[in-house]
Amino acid sequence: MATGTMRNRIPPNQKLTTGFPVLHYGDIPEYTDLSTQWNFRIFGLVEEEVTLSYEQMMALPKGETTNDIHCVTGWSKLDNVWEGIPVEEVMKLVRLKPEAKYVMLHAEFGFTANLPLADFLKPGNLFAYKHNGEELTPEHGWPLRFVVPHLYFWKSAKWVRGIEFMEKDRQGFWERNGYHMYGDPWKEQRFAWD
Ligand SMILES: Nc1nc2c(c(=O)[nH]1)N[C@H]1C(S)=C(S)[C@@H](COP(=O)(O)O)O[C@H]1N2
Ligand SMILES: [Mo]
Repeated sequence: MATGTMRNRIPPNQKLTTGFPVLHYGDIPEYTDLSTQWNFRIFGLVEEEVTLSYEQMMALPKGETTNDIHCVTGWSKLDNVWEGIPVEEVMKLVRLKPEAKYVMLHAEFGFTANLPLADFLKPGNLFAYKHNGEELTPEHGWPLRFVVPHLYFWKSAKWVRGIEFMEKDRQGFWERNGYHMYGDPWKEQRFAWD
C-alpha cells in the first residue's frame, strides 16, 4: 500500500514537506559574469591540481540523479530530480594520491562540508545545476551545488567551488557547529553526540 511505502522512505523524526524550504547560513552569492567570477578547483591529495572555468565545468558530461531530501531540522522532500555533472566525470580529471581518504567540499564565503572519500565517490552524487527540470535558483545553490543523496542535506553544499582531498577527516562548517561528522539520516546522526 502506498502509505506503507511512503513510511519506509521517511527516516525517524522527519516530516514530509511539499514545498522546498531554503536553508543556509549567510548570504546568497551574486554573480554578474561567471566567466570571470567563478571557477572550480580540485586540490589537496591529487597528483596535479586542476582549476576549471565555468565553461569547462559545464562542458563535462551530464547526468541525472533522484533523491529524497532529509534536512537535519526535520523536513523531508521526496523525489527530487537533479541534473548535473556526476562526481565520476569530475574524477576523470585528476589522479588521487593513495593517502586520500576524506573529502572537503568548498563553497562560497568559506562554507565547507566534509565526507569520507568512499561516500563522495558513490554513484548518484553530482554537481547539480537543475532541480526538477528547472535551472537552480540562487537561493538553492545556483550556479552549482553538490548533491549527496544518502546523507543529511547539509552535506549537499550550495554554491560549491571546489573539492579538496584529505588524508584525515576535518570538520566542515556545520560540523564545527555541532552537527555529526557523517550524518546518516536513517541512523539519526544529527549532532556530534548522536
Ligand atoms: N553553501 C552552503 N550550502 C549549504 C548550507 C549552507 O549553510 N551553506 N546549508 C546546508 C543545509 S543545512 C541544508 S538543509 C541545505 C538546504 O538546501 P536548500 O536551501 O536548497 O533547501 O543546504 C545545505 N548546503
Ligand atoms: Mo539542514
